[in-house]
Amino acid sequence: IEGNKKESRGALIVLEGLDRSGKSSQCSRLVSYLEGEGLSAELWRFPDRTTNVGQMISAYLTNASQLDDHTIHLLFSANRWEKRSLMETKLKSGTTLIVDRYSYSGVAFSSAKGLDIDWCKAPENGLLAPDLVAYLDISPDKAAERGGYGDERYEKLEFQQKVAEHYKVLHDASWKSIVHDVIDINSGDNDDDNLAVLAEIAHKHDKGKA
Ligand code: DGP
Ligand code: NA
Ligand code: NA
Repeated sequence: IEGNKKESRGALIVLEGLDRSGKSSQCSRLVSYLEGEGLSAELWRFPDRTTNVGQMISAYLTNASQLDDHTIHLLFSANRWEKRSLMETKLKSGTTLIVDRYSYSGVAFSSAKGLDIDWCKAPENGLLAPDLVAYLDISPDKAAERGGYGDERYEKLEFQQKVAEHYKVLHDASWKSIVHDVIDINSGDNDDDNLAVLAEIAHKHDKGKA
């Protein structure tokens, strides 16, 4: 409404991709860059393993516990829900959130196991919608070569190939905005270009909201 004092909301920017796609390092570099530009920015990641729910997820991922596929799906979702109000508060206060994985991981990883995609999406309804989803596009083979996988449950080439296919479905259906193919982290020397692309997008969102 004109005349009201305008508040600047932070942008919700999600990075998605396969395990070993380079998301985490791109996320931290993006946050540093935005902070350097004088913006308030925070790095978040899901799953957040520090909560009670997160500890159950972590135990599952490290194979310390076994859970039904539906059960773990709902725990991942619950882990996002328990952070929803804090995310909202941060965004409203003008902080941009760079989030390493979000609902798209939830749907891609669980539907890759064979769960019904609409069932997978349902518990994500009502979570905050990202302003931008950037998919770090890397082939499963290249991802596996990048220093190799760890011991966690999903870090196997065959499964990651399935996840990549299921991410592609989301790309068509529900991704608000995607940096696809632009971010080619297959060649390490492209990292600076990737960062520049992401930062430019973050900036645009910030300006649009100011
Ligand atoms: P990370 O901490 O980013 O390495 O993620 C841990 C693993 O869990 C990784 O293989 C991706 C997977 N993952 C992340 N979010 C979800 C989710 O919501 N549902 C499922 N099934 N898997 C997820
Ligand atoms: Na991982
Ligand atoms: Na990661």
